[in-house]
Amino acid sequence: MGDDVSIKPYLLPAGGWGSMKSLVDITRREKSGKDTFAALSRQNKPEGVMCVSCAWGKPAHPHIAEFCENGAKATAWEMTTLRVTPDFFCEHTLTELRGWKDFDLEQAGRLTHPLKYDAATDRYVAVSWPEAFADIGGKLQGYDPKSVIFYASGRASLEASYMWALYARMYGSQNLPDSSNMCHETTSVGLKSAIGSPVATIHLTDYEHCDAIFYFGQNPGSNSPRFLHNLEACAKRGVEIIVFNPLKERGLERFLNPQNPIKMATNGSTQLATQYHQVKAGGDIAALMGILKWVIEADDDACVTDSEPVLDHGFIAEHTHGFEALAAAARATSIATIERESGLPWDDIVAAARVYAKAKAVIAVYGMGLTQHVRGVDNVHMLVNLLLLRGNIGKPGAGPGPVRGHSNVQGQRTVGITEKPELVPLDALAKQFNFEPPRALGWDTVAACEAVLDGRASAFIGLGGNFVRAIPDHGRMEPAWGGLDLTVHVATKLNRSHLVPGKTCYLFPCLGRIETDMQASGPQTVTMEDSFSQIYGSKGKATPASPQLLSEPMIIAELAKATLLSNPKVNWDGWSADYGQVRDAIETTYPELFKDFNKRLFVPGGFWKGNPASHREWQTESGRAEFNVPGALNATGFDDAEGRFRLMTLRSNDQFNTTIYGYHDRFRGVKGTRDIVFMNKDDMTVAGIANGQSVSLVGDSGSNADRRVDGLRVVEYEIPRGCVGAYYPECNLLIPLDHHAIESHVPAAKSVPVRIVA
Ligand SMILES: Nc1nc2c(c(=O)[nH]1)N[C@H]1C(S)=C(S)[C@@H](COP(=O)(O)OP(=O)(O)OC[C@H]3O[C@@H](n4cnc5c(=O)[nH]c(N)nc54)[C@H](O)[C@@H]3O)O[C@H]1N2
Ligand SMILES: Nc1nc2c(c(=O)[nH]1)N[C@H]1C(S)=C(S)[C@@H](COP(=O)(O)OP(=O)(O)OC[C@H]3O[C@@H](n4cnc5c(=O)[nH]c(N)nc54)[C@H](O)[C@@H]3O)O[C@H]1N2
Ligand SMILES: [Mo]
Repeated sequence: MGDDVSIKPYLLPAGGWGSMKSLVDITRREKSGKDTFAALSRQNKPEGVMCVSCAWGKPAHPHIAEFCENGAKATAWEMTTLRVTPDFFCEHTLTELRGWKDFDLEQAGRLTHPLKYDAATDRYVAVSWPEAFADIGGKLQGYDPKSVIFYASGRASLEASYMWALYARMYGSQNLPDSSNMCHETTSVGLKSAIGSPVATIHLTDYEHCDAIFYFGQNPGSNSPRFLHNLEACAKRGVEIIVFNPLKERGLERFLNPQNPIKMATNGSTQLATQYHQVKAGGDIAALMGILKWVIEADDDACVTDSEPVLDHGFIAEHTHGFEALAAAARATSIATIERESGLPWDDIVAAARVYAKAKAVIAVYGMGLTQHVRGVDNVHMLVNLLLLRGNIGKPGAGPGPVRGHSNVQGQRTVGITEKPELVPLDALAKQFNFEPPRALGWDTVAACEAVLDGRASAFIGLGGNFVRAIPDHGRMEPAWGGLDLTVHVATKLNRSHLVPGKTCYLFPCLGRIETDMQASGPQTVTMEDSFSQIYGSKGKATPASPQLLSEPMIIAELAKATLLSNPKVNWDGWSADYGQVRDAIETTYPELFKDFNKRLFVPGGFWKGNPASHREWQTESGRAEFNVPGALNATGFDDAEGRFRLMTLRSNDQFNTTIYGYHDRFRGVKGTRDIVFMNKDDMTVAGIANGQSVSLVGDSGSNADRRVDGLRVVEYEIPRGCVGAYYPECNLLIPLDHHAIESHVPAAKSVPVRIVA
């Protein structure tokens, strides 16, 4: 852990001197090379390199430094000068390494050589690439393709992702779970069923035209810091920013722009949120129902008194379906029920509703605080319901704005990474490549885990990520992993997933996006899609961490060649030598989305994929935007009970998913530890627990009673009663695999039933 533990409230705004200081610390901590500052200066700019951290938009007119503190961390992390060579494994067995923390594993440095697990010595040993590919190809030929899992984490480029999905399907598997299955799949399902488009309908520039932002369950200060610039500009224009979050996140309260010298000198931060509502975890459906109730009843009154209507009746009549049922549900819900289920006083809900009723253009922003719940899809539907009431979709400055996570997670779906056959143009692929793709539903993340548990899965191949650590239920999942016949990981750094080998196990090191990708036709460009459906090229220019590294497209091409019968329609060698040819293939499969793909790589601000709902074309079953009545007001999927808490598993400011950069959560005032649990003062009093006391969190539902995490230090915190917060991934073992969003199967990581044991 290194640092001393200290916990005290953080009084400074997000950004500011804290983030500048952090930048210097980061390069020192990561021991990153001298190229790091050169890479940062090119970050998120046309012809530059697109940040490997979040999926926030890259403006057409970037700042001089178009990167944030956490983007810099991600860059420095990838550019570390430390190396994990085969010698590292002479010194450390996997058994020993399983005792290491996530932080220490990744801190060891970049992987340099292809490795194979040697069970006799319990170590990874170097292997040659050709030998490894041949062995894997041969093994795959012996399995039922429907028993093989092809996981992808949302960082891989459009080119690699397209090749990955095609490889899996040509082999005969539709088991293509990806990180989105743990993340915004709830959005893909919820927005699709409500408005016919599975992604944000807004552009980055819509933030210049909105007059209110309704902001739910997303933490920009840590997870999408460049968004703070847009929020700051909104705040200065007088835009109302209405936040719903159980925690007071500093990034939503105040921002000090580190790129503004005058403000830095005077410490003059900008206040962001105009209202801050600390809703209970899982209380958003109820809060939104409250707003809907007030707005609809205000409109009922206006109708009686013949004054100006509050709802956009023209829009509702022309564009929507299901209004009456929703309005009836809202009118029938009592104020007392809304207060109880949301944890918010009615006056607060009315204050928010008044802003909504007056605003001309509203953006609804959200993240994991809405998607990672049993009723996550209801959360998304409620947000859409709110927008539809006043025609806030498909006009400037208005619409849903989910903030995506991984830098290309949205793009992976666009080019075919999905277990759902209906989301892929299978006929087009069949024709283009002359093969018969699988047509049945494949495994998503939860289904893949179930298959590993009950022995139906024979192999797991992971294109990036840290699957075994990112999923729930570690106590059951980790031991099950050894039952797989084959595991293969493509990665840049060592992580926990690599330490639970199948009977045969390979670990392949690959180039990172920041590095020069030199192939037979010259240096390559890769592409990605951001949260606003803008697509950009990215050119790495840093020196690769090791001469042995292969690019992801090259690794996929070699695996495909070793696994599949040769097919004259797919020139894997041509593709890995020249990614432009992959983009041509993508354009053939998706002619409308990717027209002139190769010519548009460096359009400033990217080129837009298009979105039917953004011009009010609703590709739903009814052909209209759907109002949806939620199945319940409590999104948690479980009942409250004496002594039961709703656990939110959170990211700190010093991590990227399972990558732990350090032990500081600056904005929340935690320094030197991740073993904490945030708890409300009154709950502590009732339970007789003192600040700083060590406690255990124990699962508290039928199926998770034997799951526990010990040694957590209680931190008294401004958090609603009945809710506690702790860090992901350390607390993932408390989440039962079957505790997931009903329709999207996203693990319900933001409300896990637990008890606190002193
Ligand atoms: N630096 C950094 N950047 C990242 C990541 C990272 O780990 N580190 N991860 C990337 C990825 S893959 C993703 S998906 C995104 C994640 O970014 P976010 O969507 O911000 O995800 P979280 O940090 O998990 O938590 C979201 C917020 O939801 C709130 N919350 C929890 N439960 C509820 C609830 O019931 N209702 C409401 N209204 N709010 C709730 C929490 O208090 C927290 O502020 O960030 C991406 N960017
Ligand atoms: N309890 C709980 N669980 C969660 C969440 C939560 O909020 N709470 N969030 C969920 C979410 S939103 C997500 S997206 C998932 C994240 O799940 P994943 O995407 O699977 O995990 P990451 O931690 O992003 O993966 C980190 C690893 O990626 C590898 N890597 C980094 N760069 C590259 C690259 O360029 N190429 C390759 N091949 N590998 C690379 C490195 O080896 C690194 O160790 O976790 C989910 N799990
Ligand atoms: Mo994510």
